[in-house]
Amino acid sequence: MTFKSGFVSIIGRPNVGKSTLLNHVMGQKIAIMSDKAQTTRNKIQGIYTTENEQIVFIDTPGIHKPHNALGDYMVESAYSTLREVDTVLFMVPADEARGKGDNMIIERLKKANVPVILVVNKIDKVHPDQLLAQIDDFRTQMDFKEVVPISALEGNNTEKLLEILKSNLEEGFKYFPDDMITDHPERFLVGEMIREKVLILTREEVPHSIAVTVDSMKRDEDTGKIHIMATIYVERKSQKGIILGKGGDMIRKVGKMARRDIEVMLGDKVYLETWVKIKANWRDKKIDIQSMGYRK
Ligand code: GDP
Ligand code: K
Ligand code: MG
Repeated sequence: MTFKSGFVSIIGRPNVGKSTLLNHVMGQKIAIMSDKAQTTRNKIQGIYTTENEQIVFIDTPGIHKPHNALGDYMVESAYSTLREVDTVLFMVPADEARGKGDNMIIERLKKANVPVILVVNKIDKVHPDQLLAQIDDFRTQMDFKEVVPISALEGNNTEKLLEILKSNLEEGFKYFPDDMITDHPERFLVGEMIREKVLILTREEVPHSIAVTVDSMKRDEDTGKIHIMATIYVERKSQKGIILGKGGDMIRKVGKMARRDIEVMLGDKVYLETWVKIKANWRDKKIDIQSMGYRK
């Protein structure tokens, strides 16, 4: 049997469920998820391999109107996938009407020379009539190769989506080895898991203002644990106070929750040490966002 492969990117506004779909398809957490916009800041590949096929999914940052260097980087990295893939999954939520953000994306998709599948997510939140109306409305805007309603959270119809993608694959290379599930190194995933806990536990401007760097990761000969040192960067002193919490409550909670996820991922015991530092307005300067790891 011939081997088939292809690249598929997942594009859409923030919070529509792109990362949730990636993780569901992969059966494990590769991309962090939260109810905060701009949770995903980099392109993240999920490499799905079976005996006869390989699909490389690319999860992307939500497309929004950027207002700093980090925003420019995120939106550009999402759009850049349009030139790199065989199929685009354009994800929209079933429970929110089409808006300016969607229209802006549709304009870009029309110019890109790539087949687009409309994925209407969060069907668990709406009545079937509302779903049909949503599909009809989007269909007036563009020709989609397919339209697939799903719930990424509950896994409804995601098998069907996968089947459609598989049936569209063409003969091709196995780009990545069988055991490789993502393009990012463990260090990156460790930082993301720490960032995810801060996103889940804090509100307002704090989630957008933080970055996490993993400064060292090595096995401690005495305890046998993996000793990880990480820094959480914030933009202001008040934010540092929030991340630390009363008597260090918050940072302890973040560390405890992150450690559990990291241990599952690494399959090893972990000792996690986190520091909080202030770097004023780091999101505004290209050189600063690069130092936080946001580079092409
Ligand atoms: P992204 O910004 O597009 O990557 O979205 P996320 O994957 O981070 O998800 C954003 C929020 O939507 C999270 O709170 C998810 O739990 C939620 N979500 C994602 N998919 C579904 C779904 O199918 N149904 C419901 N009810 N919620 C979902
Ligand atoms: K999100
Ligand atoms: Mg995401």
